[in-house]
Amino acid sequence: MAEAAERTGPRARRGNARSFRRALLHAKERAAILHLRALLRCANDMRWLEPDPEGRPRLCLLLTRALVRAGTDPGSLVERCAAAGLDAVQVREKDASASEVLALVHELRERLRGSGVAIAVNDRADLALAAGADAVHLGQDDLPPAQARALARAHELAIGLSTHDLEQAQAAGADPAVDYLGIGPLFPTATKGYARGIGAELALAMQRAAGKPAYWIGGIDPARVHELRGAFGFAVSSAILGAEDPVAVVRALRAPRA
Ligand code: TZP
Ligand code: MG
Repeated sequence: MAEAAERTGPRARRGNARSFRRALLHAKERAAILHLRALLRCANDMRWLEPDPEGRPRLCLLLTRALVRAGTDPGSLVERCAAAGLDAVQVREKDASASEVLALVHELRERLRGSGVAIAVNDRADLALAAGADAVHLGQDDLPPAQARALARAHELAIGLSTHDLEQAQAAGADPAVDYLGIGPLFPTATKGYARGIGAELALAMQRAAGKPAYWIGGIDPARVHELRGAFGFAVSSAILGAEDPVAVVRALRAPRA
């Protein structure tokens, strides 16, 4: 009886209130820390994997130097486009040697330092790590994401995976090694020789099924960008690289839409 009074009496109630307040404080602190981390990720090179605070889709430039107009320096193009509104740049140099890719990533790191624009390397986790890039973007036939994660060990390397149908998107969503998805080809594109695209409806279903950040890709230009409703982000190559005024194209791609 005395014991029960001890558990329910005024002293016990005061004790309960104290531990409730402590738990609340703890929860608030944890929420504040999580919020701070998200803010930091937005402020530094990982903002490209956080939703845009204004709700606009994120923009990634896919850099293949062969697609840049003659007379334009690729590094300078990337720097100018970054200032106009990129969130990430992915180095996609299928025919370059390892040392060429390393040199290019190093140059971009210098040019983009402090800009908050992330750098990803296509296909090669080893090169992404060696160059100190922020991410590697893998295809379905590249090193599996779990192997790339094992290679990265403690390094903060984001891992992306290209997906082309709902099944692949679901698998990428369930794979703990995958941080973000590429979804496409959205529209037909000569850049990768696709005569047909999967369309925006399926792309959105894939993004939702995965439940992770997703960059839609393929044949996107200012004339079609309004079709990307609901996209977390999108990636563009030829429409920017081949343009007479790449900065104007970046601005047009990022312009607010109704
Ligand atoms: N994957 C699907 S489409 C594509 C890749 C790498 C190429 C995208 O290039 P573009 O020029 O923006 O269509
Ligand atoms: Mg690939």
